[in-house]
Amino acid sequence: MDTYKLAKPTEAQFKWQDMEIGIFCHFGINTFCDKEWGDGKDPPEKFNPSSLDTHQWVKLAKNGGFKYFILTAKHHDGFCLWPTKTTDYSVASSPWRGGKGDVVAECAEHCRQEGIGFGIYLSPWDRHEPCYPDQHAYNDFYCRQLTELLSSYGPLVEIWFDGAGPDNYEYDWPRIIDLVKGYQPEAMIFNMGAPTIRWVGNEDGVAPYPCWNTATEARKSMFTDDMLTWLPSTSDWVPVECDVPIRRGRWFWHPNDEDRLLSLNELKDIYYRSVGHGTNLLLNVAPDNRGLIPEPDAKRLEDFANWINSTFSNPIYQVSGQGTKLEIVLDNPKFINHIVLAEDINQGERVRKYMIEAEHDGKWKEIASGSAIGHKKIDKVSSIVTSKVRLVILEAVASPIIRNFAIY
Ligand code: FUL
Repeated sequence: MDTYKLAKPTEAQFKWQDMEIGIFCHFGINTFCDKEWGDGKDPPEKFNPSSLDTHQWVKLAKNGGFKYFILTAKHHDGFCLWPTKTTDYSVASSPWRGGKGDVVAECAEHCRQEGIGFGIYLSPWDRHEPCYPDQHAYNDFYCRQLTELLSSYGPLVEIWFDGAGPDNYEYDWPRIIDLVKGYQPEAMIFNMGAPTIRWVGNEDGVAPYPCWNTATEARKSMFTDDMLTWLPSTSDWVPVECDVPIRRGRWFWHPNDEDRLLSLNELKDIYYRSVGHGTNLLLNVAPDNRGLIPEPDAKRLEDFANWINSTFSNPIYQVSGQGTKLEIVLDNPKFINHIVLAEDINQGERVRKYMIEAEHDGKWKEIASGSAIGHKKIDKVSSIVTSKVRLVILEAVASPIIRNFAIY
C-alpha cells in the first residue's frame, strides 16, 4: 500500500496552507465611483481618501488572527495604487497626499510591522491601458508592472491572478510565471499560468466536500473535468483558496449597502465549509471612501474572529499518531461538539474514508464520518457527553499519519 505514488506540498505550499485565513482587500478608483468594474475612464482626481489608514486595515486582520493580507494593486479599471512608472493612471496623478502617496508600500509596511503575510492582486485585464488590444505590447507592459511590484515591496506570500476579462486573450503566462519565480520564489501563484494554489470555483467562500489537495483526486471526484482543465499547467499538489466578500456580491465599498453584510451565522457556515473542508479562506473587506474599513464591517469581522478563536483555540484534548486507530481517553466525561482532524500532509493526503466514534453507555456510537481529511477537517457533532472518542481510518492509500485529532 505504501508504494502508491503520493503528491506532496512544497515547503512554501505547506506554510501557506497553515495560514488558513487571510484578508482580501479591494480598494481603488471604484471605491470613489460606486462601481464594481470601472471602465478605466474615471479620472484619477476622484481618488481622494480623506483619512486613509492602512494600519487600521492591517490591525483588524492581525487582531482577528488572519495570517495574510492581499491588496488589489490594480483592478480591471487599470488604476494603480502605487506610483508606477508604466502609466500615469495611478495614485501619483491623484490629489491624495499631493500625488506622493503609495498605498501598496504603506500596506506592505504595516503587514511587516504586524507580522502578517502580504500579497498582491494585479488584474491582467486592463480597461484603461491604451496598448491592451495589442497583446504583444500589453504583455510587456504587464510584466513591467508586475516587476515593480515583485521587486519593491518585500516578500510576498501570494500573487492573485484574476481570470476575469475577455475570452481568448493570450497573456504570456510562461513569462509572467518566470518573473514571479525569479523575484518571489516563495509566493503562491493563484490559479493562472502555473498555479500553486487554485480557485474553488465560486465567490461564496465555500468548498465542496471532499475538496482534495491534488488535481488527480479532484478530477476523480468531479463529474466533469471543467474546473481543472482550465488550469493550464500545474503540479499535482494544488490546494484550494475560497474567496468571498463580507458584503454579499460587493468586492468594493459602496455607499448605503450595509444591509449586504453577511451575518455572523453566514460567516460561521463559510468557515465550516472552507477551512473546515481543508481549504484556505480569503475574506474580502473593503475600505470606504475615507480610506477606512467601515465600523459595521470591522465589528462583524471582529465577531467572526472571536467566534473562531473561542471555538477552536482550546481543545479538550488532542493527539497525533500513525495507524488506523487513534483513541482519546478523558479522566472525566466531557461535553463535546466539534472534532478537528488533520493529516500530516507533508507525507501526502492518504486517508480516503474515516469515522469517529464516541463511547456512550458502554457502547461505541458513530458520531461523524467522512472521506478526505488532508490539511484539516472540522466535524461539528451533535453535543454528546463522553470520556472516550476514537478515530477509525477505514480506507487509506498509505499508512495514515495523523497530525492532529482534537476534540472540543
Ligand atoms: C473577479 C473580479 O471580476 C471581481 O471584481 C473581484 O476582483 C473578484 C475577486 O474576482 O474575477
